[in-house]
This record gives sequence, C-alpha cells and structure tokens, in this order.
Amino acid sequence: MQKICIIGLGYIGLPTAAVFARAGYDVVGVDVNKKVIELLNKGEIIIEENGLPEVVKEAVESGKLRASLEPEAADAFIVAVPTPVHADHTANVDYVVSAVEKIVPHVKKGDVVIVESTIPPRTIDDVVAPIFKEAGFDPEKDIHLAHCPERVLPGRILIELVENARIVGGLTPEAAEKAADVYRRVVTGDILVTEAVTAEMSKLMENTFRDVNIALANELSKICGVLGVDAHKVIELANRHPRVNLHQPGPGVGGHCLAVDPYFIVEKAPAEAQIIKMSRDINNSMPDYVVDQIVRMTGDIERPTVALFGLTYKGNIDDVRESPAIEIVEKMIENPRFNVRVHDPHVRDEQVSFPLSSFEEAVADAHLIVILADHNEFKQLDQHTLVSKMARPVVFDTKNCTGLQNTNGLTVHKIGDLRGLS
Ligand code: SAJ
Repeated sequence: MQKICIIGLGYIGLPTAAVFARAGYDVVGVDVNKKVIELLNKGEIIIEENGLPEVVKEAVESGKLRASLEPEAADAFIVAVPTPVHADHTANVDYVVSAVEKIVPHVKKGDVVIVESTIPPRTIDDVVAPIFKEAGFDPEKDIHLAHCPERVLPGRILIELVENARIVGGLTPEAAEKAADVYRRVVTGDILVTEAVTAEMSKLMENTFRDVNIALANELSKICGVLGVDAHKVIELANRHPRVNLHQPGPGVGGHCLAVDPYFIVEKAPAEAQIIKMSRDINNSMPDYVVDQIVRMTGDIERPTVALFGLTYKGNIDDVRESPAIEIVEKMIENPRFNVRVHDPHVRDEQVSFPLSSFEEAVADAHLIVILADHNEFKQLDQHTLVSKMARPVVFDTKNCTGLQNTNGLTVHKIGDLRGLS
C-alpha cells in the first residue's frame, strides 16, 4: 500500500491528505475547486486550522502531496466530501455519489475505497456498493469498501486525526481489515473494526448523544425558569454523582454536525426515533425562548436598545453555520419594537447580512446585553464599564459564561436562572 487518492480537500480531506503524506504515503488530493488545487500545488491553503499550513507546505515540498482536479489510480481512495441537507433535513448524499462515480474508472481489483463523509445508516450498503456493482465489480469480493467516519474537532484536527480512536466499518470483515491497515500507519489511537452500518450508526450516535443531552439541559432550564430554581446549581450538584453528566443549556445548538446528524437517523427510522426528533425540536425552540425572555426583560421600555453579543455557534471560533445566535439576531431585527445592535469580535462584516457594532457602540446606552456565544472576550466583561455605559445595566447571559454578579447596580439573568425576573 503506497498511494492514496483523497477526494474532497476541505476541513477533513485536506488535513487527512497532509497527515497521510507526512506518514510516507504518496497522496494525490482531488477537488472540484480549481483555486484550491492551484494553491495546494504551491504549498498553500485557504482553510484556517492550527498547524495545517506548515504540515501542508512540508508535504508538498517533499513531493509526497500534490493536488489534481481529476482522480487517478491509487491503492486506496478516501472520500471526504460534504453531506449537505435538504430543506426537510434529510441527507443529500449527491456529493458522495458523484465522488464515488468519479473514482470508479480508476479503481482496480483489490483497491480499498473508504467513505469518511458523514452518511445516513446503510448508505455504504444501499448507495455506494451498488455504484460499483453497476460498474461491473463485485463490491464484496473485488474491492474493499468501508466507512471510516471522521470525528475531529476544528482547532485540534491535526492532533485528533492522529490520536483519536477510529471506527472502521467494512462491507465485509476483510474490507474492514484492509481499510484499517490504511489508518494504522498514521493513527496512534485504537482502530476499532466493525461492519459498515455499525460504523455509520456509531458516528451519528456520538453527535446525537450530545444533542439529546443538550436538549435535556435546555428543557431543565425552561422548567427551572417556571419553578424559580437555578438550573446551573442543579447541574453542578447532580454532576457530583459519579455516573451523571448533565450538559449545559444555551441559546440552541449550532454547527454543521450536532444540529444536522441526528436527522439522518430520524430519516431512516422516523417512527422509532422519538427522543432524537424531540431533542432536535427542543434545541430548535431555544432561539424563540431567548427572544421571549428578552421581551419579558424589556417589556416596560418603549423601544429598548438591545445589544446582542456573539454570533458564532460556539465560543472562540469564527464559524456562524447553523448558529442559533444568527436566528436570534434575525428575529430581533425583524421586530420593530427593538433597536438592535450586534457585536462579535470573531466575525467579519462580510459573513453576515446585518451591520456589526464595536463593543463601545453596542454598549452605549443599551438597555440590555444578551450574551449568545462564550467567547473569551465576554468572559472578561468589566462590571463597572457596563454599569457606567449602559442606559439600564442588565445582562442576559445565555451561555452562563460571564461571571458577572448581581451586585453594584448590575442585574444578571441567565438561561436556567430567571429568578430575578418578575
Ligand atoms: N452545546 C450546548 N451545551 C453543551 C455543549 C454544547 O449548548 O453542553 C452547543 C454548542 O454551543 C454548539 C453545539 O452544541 O452550538 C455543538 O458544539 P460541540 O462543541 O458539541 O460540537 P461540534 O459540532 O463543534 O463538533 C462535534 C464533535 N462531536 C462530539 O463531540 C460528539 C466533534 O468531535 C465531531 O467531529 C463533529 O461534531 C463532527 O464533525 O461531527
């Protein structure tokens, strides 16, 4: 096994290509984006990821990594293209299908074909294998077909690609073993071999586990809002039990994984996937819940100035995909009752369709600041500055991250702790 062809040079495919090249494989990376190909062949990239520019540059300079618009013959093929969703939340596997169709003419008997893209359960069996069958292969005998889901966290991709345990699910046991061999040269974490459909379900359940648990925390926060209890204290105390791990409530669940993957299970077993579907609904209800609380907090003011802080789906990143904060901002801007200001030190103007304010502009004469992302900048907000600059010093912290206190003229409400609200 020497040469690997990787289809899709995005957040997963590119670091994978670079890490495999560093480990000694001859890697050709394939993408439909001409600019990505041209840049990569010069050792440059457009993706932001810790340490990646250096690893890519070295791999290209050593001759182990190059890029091409077309796939070519190799010993192993790895598909790492996005799986977008349709408007009804079902998975759109068109990119996976077209990537596989593109490699088929270059695949020979005995090659390994791995799909890393997140896919609904049974996609390898019911969608990918039939493409090879159609092309005259026996997918169980002629090739080694497997699903090996990626499970890295942006910011830590280069570390997690190597250190995380990997699940390798084969269409046959032999396929799983052959695919596992591809990773063994690179991965120091455990390699866990199984069937393709089990690997598909495992990946989806990792993110579903988090989504369902966050929904439970969000439901708890609503219940505590009604009962006059501090949900954060409840979580802190309950989590002292050795086998309990309640998650944190927030303004909703964003990103392109947790807010998306559970639907791939719902799509395949809608009657059975009850908790999973309900959890999605609960998490999706949070932006409206936040806006309802803002209305409560400002009901006595004619046209309150509300400063919304943080747009990204989680803290200290610049990614606004599927962000509940964006939904909240849009709902607030639509509502003529409010004078809305939006501030996020991690987001650039061209990423959003509404104007952004500096911290000073956003805070000046505001009646309420709403924290929607746990950026470090917001964890360090200065109590005195807020009290002196705001028209009415009230903060609604939906991420429970600021550490601001209900003292010295400041009022602090939190999702999960609305005891101060009449
Ligand atoms: N969130 C809460 N409460 C919590 C934890 C998270 O409201 O207690 C929210 C966050 O604010 C955010 C969302 O959930 O809006 C998702 O954030 P995250 O950090 O949990 O996950 P992602 O989407 O950045 O990355 C996940 C990871 N999966 C798991 O941790 C199981 C990552 O390892 C996967 O590689 C990635 O999904 C993926 O590609 O599937």
